[in-house]
Amino acid sequence: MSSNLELAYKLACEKYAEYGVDVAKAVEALNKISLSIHAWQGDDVVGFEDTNHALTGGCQVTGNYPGRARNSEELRQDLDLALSLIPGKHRVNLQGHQVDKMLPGVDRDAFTIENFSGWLDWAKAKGIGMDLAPAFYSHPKLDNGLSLSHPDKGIRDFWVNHGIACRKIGAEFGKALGTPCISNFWAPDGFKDKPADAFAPRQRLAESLDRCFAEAIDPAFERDAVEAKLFGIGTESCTVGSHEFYMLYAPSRNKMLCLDSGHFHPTESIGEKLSAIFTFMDEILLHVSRGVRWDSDHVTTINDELLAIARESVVYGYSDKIHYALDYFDASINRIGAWVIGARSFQMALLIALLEPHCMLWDAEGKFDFTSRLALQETAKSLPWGAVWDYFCASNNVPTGAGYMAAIKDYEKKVLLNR
Ligand code: RNT
Ligand code: ZN
Repeated sequence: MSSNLELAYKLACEKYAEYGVDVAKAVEALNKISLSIHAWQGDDVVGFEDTNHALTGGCQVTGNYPGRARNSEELRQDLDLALSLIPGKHRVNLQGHQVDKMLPGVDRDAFTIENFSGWLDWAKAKGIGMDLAPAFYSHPKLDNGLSLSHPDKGIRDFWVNHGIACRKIGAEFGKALGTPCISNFWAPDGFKDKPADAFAPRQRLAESLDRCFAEAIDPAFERDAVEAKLFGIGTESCTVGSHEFYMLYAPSRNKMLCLDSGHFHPTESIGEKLSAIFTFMDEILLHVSRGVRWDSDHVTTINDELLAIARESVVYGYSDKIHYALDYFDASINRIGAWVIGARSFQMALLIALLEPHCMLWDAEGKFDFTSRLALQETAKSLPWGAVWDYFCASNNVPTGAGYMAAIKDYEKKVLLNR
């Protein structure tokens, strides 16, 4: 570590001490937060099935930057580089169609750990945890935009079996890797125009989910989350799995709620929702994303929303009950850069939150001195967190600043441009 960097860190510690903030403690807390890195940023949510079936929508990416991973081996190679440039120890999150290999005659409803064996070996060798989400989209059985809520029982059965298969694969991951796999259930089901019947699809969705979750699995191996959405492309008028639907479904079935920061009205903050939810729930999954005008899945950047999510998730002491995951996909820039920039931005937001002078703020608030509280909130914005971030990166042996771009550019030239 350079002596300038160490000196800046030392001065920052002194400055923070004036505000009653223990920097070493904040750094230690940040080191403990592991993010679930979303593998689908690397393959544009296409998956690796060799069935040549059409991608029927439900999830889509814009952009055509060169170098998309075309198979799981390429994706792991890309992830190796990304993980080496993000400080700390993290997990990897897969979608149910990002198989390592296909087996003859086996479709999504019958996948087993064998379809994901390369991922398991890789995760074992790296000593990292894995998460897995069923992919209820981009498949001919997503019919008229409906999967788990489809009126046809045969179609519902197919998707229910996919959900069950993913939970079982997740349990195998969890058992082998010694850390529970989070299975996140999100289904794109919805309607472009106002449905004449919004009730029956919701009843069918609840019933299908219940069938997916019927088998109890040891939470030490696998845990389930359910993710709502306000609207998406092609589902502008009604999403079957809406916020209200899952807000009530999750606690009634003892499942985790997954909050995706792109899935609400553009002016609605999920940061604001966290303390309300934690009053009644004690474990959630966060999908950290950045919506621009809609659920556009832009790379996370340090904006007010990200700062609010980070702040509300760490200051009250429940951050160990949050599973942090990234969820965005941008194919208009280098995909490894997208992972690294977004992950590091979220970590910076978390660090800013951990370094907030909470005690002084709470003290002013306790005295109803809202003027001092506001003055302090504004002053805190210029405290020297950048020096602490550099120290954090250097002590984790990853580049400081945008120093990671050299490795990304080199890899782009040597590997990505040859794909
Ligand atoms: C989609 C949801 C979901 C997806 C993944 C790829 O709007 O956010 O989490 O991003 O299934
Ligand atoms: Zn999401």
